[in-house]
Amino acid sequence: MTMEFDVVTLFPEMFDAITKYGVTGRANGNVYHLQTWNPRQFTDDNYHTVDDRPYGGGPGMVMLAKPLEKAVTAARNRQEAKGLGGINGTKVIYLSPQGRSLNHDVVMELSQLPALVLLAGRYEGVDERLIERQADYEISIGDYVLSGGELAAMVLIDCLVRQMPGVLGDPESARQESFTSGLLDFPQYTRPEVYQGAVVPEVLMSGNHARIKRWRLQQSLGRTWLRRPDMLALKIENGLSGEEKKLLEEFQRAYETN
Ligand code: 9WO
Repeated sequence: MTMEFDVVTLFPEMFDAITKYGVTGRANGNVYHLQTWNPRQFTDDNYHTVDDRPYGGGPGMVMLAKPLEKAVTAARNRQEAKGLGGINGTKVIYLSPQGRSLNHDVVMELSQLPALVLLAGRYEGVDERLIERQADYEISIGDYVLSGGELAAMVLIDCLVRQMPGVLGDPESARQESFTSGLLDFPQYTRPEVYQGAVVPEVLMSGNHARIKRWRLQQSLGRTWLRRPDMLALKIENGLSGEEKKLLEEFQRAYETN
């Protein structure tokens, strides 16, 4: 199943960053389609005005509801015409720091939908009435403020596209699954065998695949313990295997003695 992305943005060219390059560039037009809608083209005054001063005063400008609503409606209509409208069809997402945090679970939930309209704001924000009328979800990619919603929309699209069937080659797919395991990645090494005096861990040169697999799992468990205790706690709640317990305890003993 392919996915349709319609993005409402004042800066359509920014989306070249995902539609032209790398994994998401190759997948464009095959497993997903992306179309942009510029609210400036849905204005009717000579200046093509898309913003105005905030009621209540204060610095900066707020995006007008009207051009945005027209752009969102045009995007919905295109998806509708493709048979993707209705209750299980189009959802509108507004990207903002006030939204629900994006994580792997949210990505999996959204990946079930055939079509999304993404609304990227600019300036100091968007008239709240437009968000209330049109947005089904508000999503945040992290606790910081950007210059606009475009980069956040691209982060979301990239996450969604890279987990669609057939997008990643075998090696990348395998690594994706390792994140789904709820642990951080193990460290990677490539040539040369000695770099600036630092050697590759001996086990990786051993050719003993069972030993390598155990070492990598141990590194994943150990790093998750050190760097993301919150993730490890979840993993433990869901139950560690006897092997995993043993490997983690061995890592912890080695860490405490060094
Ligand atoms: C700008 C600003 C300036 C002075 C005082 C308060 C202010 N708030 C903002 C602001 O939040 N601007 C936003 C810019 C308006 C909506 C689009 N913009 C945005 C989205 N910035 N950061 C995001 C975002 C989206 C998703 N996840 C993280 C950040």
